[in-house]
Amino acid sequence: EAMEQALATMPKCELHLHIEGTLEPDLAFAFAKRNSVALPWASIDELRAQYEFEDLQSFLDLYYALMRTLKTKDDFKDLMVAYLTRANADGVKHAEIFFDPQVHVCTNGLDFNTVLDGLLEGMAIGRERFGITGGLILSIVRDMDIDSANMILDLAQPRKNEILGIGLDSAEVGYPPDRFVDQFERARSFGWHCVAHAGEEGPAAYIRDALDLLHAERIDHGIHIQDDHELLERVVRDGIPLTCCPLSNLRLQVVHDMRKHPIPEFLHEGLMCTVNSDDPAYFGGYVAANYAALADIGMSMEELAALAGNSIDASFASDGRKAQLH
Ligand code: ES4
Ligand code: ZN
Repeated sequence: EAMEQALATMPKCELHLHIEGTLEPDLAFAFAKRNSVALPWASIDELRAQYEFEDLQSFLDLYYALMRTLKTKDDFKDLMVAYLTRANADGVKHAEIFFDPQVHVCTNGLDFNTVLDGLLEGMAIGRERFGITGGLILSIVRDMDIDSANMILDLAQPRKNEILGIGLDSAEVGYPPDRFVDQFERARSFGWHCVAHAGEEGPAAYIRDALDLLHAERIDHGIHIQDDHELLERVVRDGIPLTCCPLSNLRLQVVHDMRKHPIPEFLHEGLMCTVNSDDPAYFGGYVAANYAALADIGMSMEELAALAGNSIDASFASDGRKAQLH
């Protein structure tokens, strides 16, 4: 109890959060109703029975299915405000948030500016209401065709100053970083930060390629760095942050037992490791619950505070803002 309270009040940044992954079943049903979108589940409880995942793909199938309920600017604004309200309760002061515009625009037929306007409006409300700072990271959906990625960058270019960075997500194995060199180079020319999911289900070699070929400044997940000690030493030396997501890893069976999660080891080896919630509506908890899961496997308050401190240092916030958060 006291521990939970302490974990929720520790100032922290959320650096690995997919806004579409905060779409709770009840909110999805509400959006489906107001937008007249037919869902294959008769009730919220029937939907709730779909959340036992075998791997990344089985999760992605549900995640993309529920994204079809998002239609209007207000949907994106409401989704963002709902997330930031929960984040505020968990002590999040700054959030760098992924969105997947290829799916909204190329698959679901929405207007790019509608999506961006709604998300930015939601973030402005979160800043006024809770003082949460941050930005949006446009994530490339790696298993969609490259033309759709290029089209989204064309649409984003006129609004490049309203977006913080580029990311790379979705099905990893078979979609290595080397396919996205041109898109990341273009993002750098926009002045964007670069991050990439790597080493979640994919091998350590994808982490190395994300660093060498995409110039990723942070690695999202990166858990399979445990298989390559030389790479681990390099990432420690260069201070490259990893955005780890313990509940996600457990629910997607990337790790089979929380007691086997490498975060404690990573921290002791000097990795700049952070704790994040990934897709909290799907994985059973927001960011404080991810810290609590680590407390449950025996991490100390000092270690958990070090992880929260890392989240501040690993963020793209200004030095002044970082000093404020420490
Ligand atoms: C994701 Cl957990 C995870 N991995 C890769 N891509 C994603 N998109 C949303 N959640
Ligand atoms: Zn993710």
